[in-house]
Amino acid sequence: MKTSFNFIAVLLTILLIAECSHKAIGQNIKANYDESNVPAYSLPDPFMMSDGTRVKTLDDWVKKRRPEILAFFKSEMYGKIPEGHIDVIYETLGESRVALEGLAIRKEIRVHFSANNRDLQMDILIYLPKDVPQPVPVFIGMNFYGNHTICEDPEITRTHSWARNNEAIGIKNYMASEAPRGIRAGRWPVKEILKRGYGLATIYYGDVDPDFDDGFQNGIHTLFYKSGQTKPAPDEWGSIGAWAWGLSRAMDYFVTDPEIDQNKIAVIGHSRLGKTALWAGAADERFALVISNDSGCGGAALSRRRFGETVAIINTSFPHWFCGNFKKYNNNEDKLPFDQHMLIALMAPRPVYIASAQDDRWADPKGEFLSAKNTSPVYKLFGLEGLPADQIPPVNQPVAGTISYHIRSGEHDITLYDWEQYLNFADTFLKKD
Ligand code: GTR
Repeated sequence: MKTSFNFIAVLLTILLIAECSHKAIGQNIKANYDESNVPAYSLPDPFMMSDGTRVKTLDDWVKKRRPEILAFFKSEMYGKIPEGHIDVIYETLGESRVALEGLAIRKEIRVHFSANNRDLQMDILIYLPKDVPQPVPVFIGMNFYGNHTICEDPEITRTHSWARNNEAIGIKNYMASEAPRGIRAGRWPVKEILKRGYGLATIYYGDVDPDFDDGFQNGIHTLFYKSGQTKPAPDEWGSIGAWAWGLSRAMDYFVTDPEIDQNKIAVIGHSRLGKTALWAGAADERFALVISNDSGCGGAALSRRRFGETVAIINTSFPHWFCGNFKKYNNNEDKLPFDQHMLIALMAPRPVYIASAQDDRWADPKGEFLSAKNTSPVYKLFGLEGLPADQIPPVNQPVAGTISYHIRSGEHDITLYDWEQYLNFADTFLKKD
């Protein structure tokens, strides 16, 4: 027993050193921040089928081109979910009708996944507003350090999954402690969300797959391995695909809860979890509204601009995020059969909000805007305007349409300002019947 523990400890150390050196390599590739050095590029046409025929009708888009684009994103970027059966059991861990000083209903749902003699647990934390007509619309997003970090509520169950070390907030030995309880409350304005009549649900992303390059030996991937398989095939899911899959498993729960309006679920995420929210929204059309906050490369930003973080940089720093096939496009973006505007197009006709931050040049705000703008023709096919702007708007002046966009002043973060825009957006699209 001791020997195997030592072996696991050594293995983990090697993997973490490997992860750090990947990061170092990734960060050594020089990023371009000069607009005049953005190479000439031409974006793939969302309406041009790979057999050379053009989308002419809505039916062509819905029946032929959308499935084709979705299949490309699956096999070349985020990865397919392997076929195969795993057992999923939903357990109510706890419920309170007087949470947050009586303001909210709090539920914690533990989802048990099992297969291959392995199991995994994912906790969904849900707050619902009280004294409003039910069922209620809900925002769902993943968090970076554990459900207990999003709010000071002492009753939130603390995760026992791997957590990224961060001594500043009291996370050591890859274990979430009590210390960071509520530390991320600034990113999750729970009370404001509830007061506006929405519920909020969140999941710790590390419950589904730990965010380090472990060769896919931990996390949900292992439950799907066929006999003898030790890692996903080149076209199978990486970590972002897994996290998005976790969001869909929460959606499976929402459809069973009569207090939640399954037709009014908004999926939201910041940064790598913004990439995750976009992919979840693209792959699972049950999400009624999609929000990407500072998702950048591999999210809303156009890959072909090669501004800030690039495909080669992201694949080197985070080799586990995308599928193996995505590495083919390192320094080879023009060969991608899509660009990220076509990821956003997969949401059509559902409302989608893309947000950037002025000082977050790593995420390429202009590339995020252009992606949103170049999606508009697909929305037009549905008779919708898409993004009503030709130029990137001034900071803190949101552009509101079925595709909405803002660039906030300040850094890479998700702030109350961002949430206020998302709540207004949801009021427009989710509150109407
Ligand atoms: C960075 C990464 C970005 C973004 C960010 C985050 O290191 O390069 O793509 O995902 O992390 O998630 O905070």
